[in-house]
Amino acid sequence: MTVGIGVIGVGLIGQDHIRRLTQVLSGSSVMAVSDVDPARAQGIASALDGCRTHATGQELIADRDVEAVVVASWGPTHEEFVLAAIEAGKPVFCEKPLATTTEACERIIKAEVQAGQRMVQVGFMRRFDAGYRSLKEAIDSEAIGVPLMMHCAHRIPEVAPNFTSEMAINDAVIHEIDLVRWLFDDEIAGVQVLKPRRNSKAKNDLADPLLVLIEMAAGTLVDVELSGNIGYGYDIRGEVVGEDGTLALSDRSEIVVKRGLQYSGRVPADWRERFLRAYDIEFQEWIDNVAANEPPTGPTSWDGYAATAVADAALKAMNTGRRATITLAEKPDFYNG
Ligand code: NAD
Ligand code: ISE
Repeated sequence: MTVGIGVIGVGLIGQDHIRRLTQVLSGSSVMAVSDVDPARAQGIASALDGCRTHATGQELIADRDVEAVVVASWGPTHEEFVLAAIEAGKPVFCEKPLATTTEACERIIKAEVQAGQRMVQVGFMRRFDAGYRSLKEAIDSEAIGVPLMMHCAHRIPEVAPNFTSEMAINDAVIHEIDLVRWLFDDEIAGVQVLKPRRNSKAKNDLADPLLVLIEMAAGTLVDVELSGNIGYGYDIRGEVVGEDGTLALSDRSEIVVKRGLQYSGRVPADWRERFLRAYDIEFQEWIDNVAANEPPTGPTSWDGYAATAVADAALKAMNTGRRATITLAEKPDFYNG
């Protein structure tokens, strides 16, 4: 069976997902696209066989040839499209964040629970990355004993001029927030945000870099360096310190070149290069589940809610300079198992 897909938002990641859906993966066909920039949508649709454009995401969701929806528009627009897809009874893959406020995520959870079946998968693709999966397997098998700490770095060569300090948390660090909940199978209890000496390349009022301290409920402490203007490349690091040893993500360079008394390897240019395979695996699993009429097996609306609740607390912590406590709502049984 070929799943007819509609994509809302055809900017950077929307286009990259369309490329993988149409050229790399199997089992789907992009039937419709929509963007607030109609010329952009038209340009994308005209390059795809049988693909039409819609003026709004809601119209796209109503299209009979659209059996499943990909939401890749700006974060604050996600809620309305996810709710519309749930109402239409169509599976929806929503890029992170699920929504930009805790309240919006709660509304999505309420709608999904009322609909009576899981229909939403959130685009936390690091859970599909081979390196992080090996890290999780090693943690779960207690290869280094109980995990005590984790050091993470999320380094971006250069952010756009409209990137704000809030986005540093709810658009970027939200990946680590989701990652550590999944890696340690634990919720986050508290968060602090420190502002180191400012990078002189940071534009406007951007607080860059940031150091975010995450306390897991079991006491594991995670530090996340978020650098938005590091210059040299897109560098994602992670090292877990356990009672009996450490586990570290390796550098993803395919080869190391040794030449003229020097050695070197490639640093990825951006998230598309670094997580190329993770996005492919994430999407193939999602398509296969939709085709089989099975609920999604990736990150749920609950995961999206929990991550945004922590991000909201981190924003408070950043603005007050104090530790913020996280209290999650009770998890509906619907999301267990
Ligand atoms: P972008 O600005 O390049 O693209 C967003 C597109 O959405 C634009 O074309 C814009 O015109 C369109 N858009 C905005 N509002 C819309 C609306 N109401 N209806 C239809 N289209 C609308 O941004 P991007 O980098 O592609 O990011 C998009 C989303 O994907 C964000 O939520 C971002 O956090 C997420 N993202 C995730 C990853 C990841 O690693 N998982 C990487 C990049 C972006
Ligand atoms: C972007 O939206 C992503 O999701 C990337 O994975 C992340 O590294 C980057 O910081 C975000 O802006």
